[in-house]
This record gives sequence, C-alpha cells and structure tokens, in this order.
Amino acid sequence: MILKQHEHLLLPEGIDETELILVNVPFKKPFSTSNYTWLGKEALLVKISAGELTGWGECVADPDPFYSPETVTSCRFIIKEFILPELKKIKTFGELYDYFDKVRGNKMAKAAVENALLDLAAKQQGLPLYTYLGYKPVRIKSGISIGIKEKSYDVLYEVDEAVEKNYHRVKVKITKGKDIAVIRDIRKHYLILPLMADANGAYFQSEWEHLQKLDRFNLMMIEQPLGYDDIYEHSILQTRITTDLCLDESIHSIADARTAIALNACRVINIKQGRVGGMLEALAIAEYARHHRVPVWSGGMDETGIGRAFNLHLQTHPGFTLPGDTSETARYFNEDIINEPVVLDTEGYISLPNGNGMGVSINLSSLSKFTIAKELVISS
Ligand code: OSB
Ligand code: MG
Repeated sequence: MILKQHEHLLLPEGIDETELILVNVPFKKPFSTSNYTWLGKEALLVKISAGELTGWGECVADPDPFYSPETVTSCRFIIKEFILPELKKIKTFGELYDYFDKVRGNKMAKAAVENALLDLAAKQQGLPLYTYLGYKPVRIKSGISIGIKEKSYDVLYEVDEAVEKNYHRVKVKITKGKDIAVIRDIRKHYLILPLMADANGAYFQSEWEHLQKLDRFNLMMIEQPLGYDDIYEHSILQTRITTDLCLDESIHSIADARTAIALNACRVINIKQGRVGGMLEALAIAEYARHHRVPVWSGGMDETGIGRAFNLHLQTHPGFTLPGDTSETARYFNEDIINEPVVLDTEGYISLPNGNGMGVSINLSSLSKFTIAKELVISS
C-alpha cells in the first residue's frame, strides 16, 4: 500500500534504456551477523535512462539467502522477467503499486526498480527526492551497527570510535555466547550511551530467561531476537522481558507492521526501504506507525552510496524519530561508487545530499572498476 499523496505521481517520461549492473564493492573489513559474514557489498544496480537524465536504484539483496530469502539472482530474474516488461503500460506510481501487488513478495526486486524510477522522475521535475515526495529537509541522525567480533574488546574499540565521532546511538550485533558479556563490557565503560542489540534471529522462545538478562543494561531495544519470519512469538517474548523489542526481518509490508503493532510484538520498527518494496511502502509504514505512536528508524544493508542516499531521503518523514543505521561511508568502504561520501558533522548529524533526485553522482571510474557483470535489458 502507498500513501494517497504518492498515488498520482507520474512515472518518468521517455525512458530509452534500462541496464542492470552487478557490482562488488569490497568492505574495509568483514561484517558479521549471527548468521553470516560478508566481505563486500555485492549489489545489483538498476540504471534507467531517458535522454540526458539517468535514474539509479540499488537492490539490497545479497548474493546469498542469509539475511533474506531474496538474492541478487532471484531479484535479477524478477526484475527482468516480471517488472521491466510491464513498465511501458504503467503511468503512475499508484499503478506501479497495483502491479506490484500482483507480483507476490520479491520486495527487494521491486524496491530497486522503484528507486530508479523515483530518482529519474524527481530529476525530470528538477527536485531533490525528499521534496518530490512531499517532505521537508532535516538533519539526519546517525547510528552505527557493529558486527560480531572474535573478542569483546574488538567491539569496545569500535564503540570508542563511535562515541568519539558523536554517533547518536550504537547498535551491536549479538549471538549466542557473544551477548550478555559484550553488552556488560560496553555498559561498564558507557553508562548512558544510547545502546541497542541486534540478534538477527539467533534465539528461540525457550531461551527467554537468557534474553531477560539483557533487561538490566538499559538497552534502547533488542532487534529481531527470534525467527526471521516470526511475529507471534515475539509478542509472547515482549510480555516476558521489559526491554522494547524491535522487528527487522519480519516486516515486509504495512500489513506486517499492522500485525506486529496489533499483537504488541514490538514497540519499535526498523524500516528498510529495500526490504519492504521501496520508498513508497516504507513511507506508508512510517505514517501508520506514527499514527500508532510506534517510533521507527531506517535500517541499512551496508549499501553503497546509492542505497545510502535513498535511506537518507526516507528519514525526512517525521515518523523517523530514532537514529538509524546510517553511518559514514568511510566506515564501510575505501572507495565507493558515488562521489559524495556520507560524513557526520561535529554533532553527529548527516546532511541530505544536495542534488536533484537521489542527490549523489556516480563515480564512473569506481563503478567500472567494481562492475562484475552488466546487461542491457530494454532499449528502444
Ligand atoms: O540486521 O540490520 C541488520 C547489515 C546487513 C544485514 C542485516 C543488517 C545489517 C546491519 C548493518 O545491521 C546496517 C548498516 O550499517 O548498513
Ligand atoms: Mg537487523
């Protein structure tokens, strides 16, 4: 579902070609969740051209199914076979979403195409994306997500760096055996730091007494402690522990958000526009959650500068009251595929990108250096 105010926005005019570009941008260091370790960001980019202007979208799916069931390959297939061929018949974003309703699931594939279309449409109007979507510019709060490390002091070292940079909150990944002690060590040094933990589904309901031990550390929230596709079990867990729960993996749509809120399965929602089918569904969820006084924040998928730019525009919606997972580019990459890195100001805020559309420009030499495959899908 999308908001009324977005239904009549027109798809870009005069599209002449669409390219799918697969990049692999190496991370500075590996990033681990409870479920997998990634060495770089492999991302499928959607590039849609109309005359002089180009729209870009980044698909957040990984090459593997270890965060989500969707993969780079499944997304490329769905985009090529079931989304791009339909675009010619579609005039508005409302119609696009009607068509998206027919294509079940595959939210990451949908989001990548929607991002590119929105970027191009906003550029054709000569507007920054947030203005095109109807929101006012704001300074964006920053947050950091620290992966699972061998030793607790490796985590602490990164917390020190984040505190020094004035990040607005710190999230640490936890897993069985690397949870209570890691949080305890951080709290020993930082009593009032806004701190939270993300388990990426590492626990079972039967371990609730273990999770209850986290209650004494005054965490802002615990993200996705239970199964990646569960909502109900989280609602039981939320009655057993006092710390707020936050759902990430389980939320794919406004319907999921409704279910989660109705069941009290969480008190906070992590909205990743790439996971819920794009900016417009993400904004509808943010609006719904705000109406129900459930705070939301923007998650990240270690995106390149393209996806990161969309995440910044998203956070101009007033529902995004909590700092999210948007960090400085330099934390992830030595070299990105865009020219304008995300940086924090001295108070830890991030400015919105300056240009029209997504607001950042592609670094063509970096893009070609990191490209591993490319195909022209539609040309006129
Ligand atoms: O669970 O939020 C998550 C990265 C990859 C997959 C899942 C997650 C994450 C992050 C990093 O936590 C967020 C970021 O820094 O972009
Ligand atoms: Mg998460």
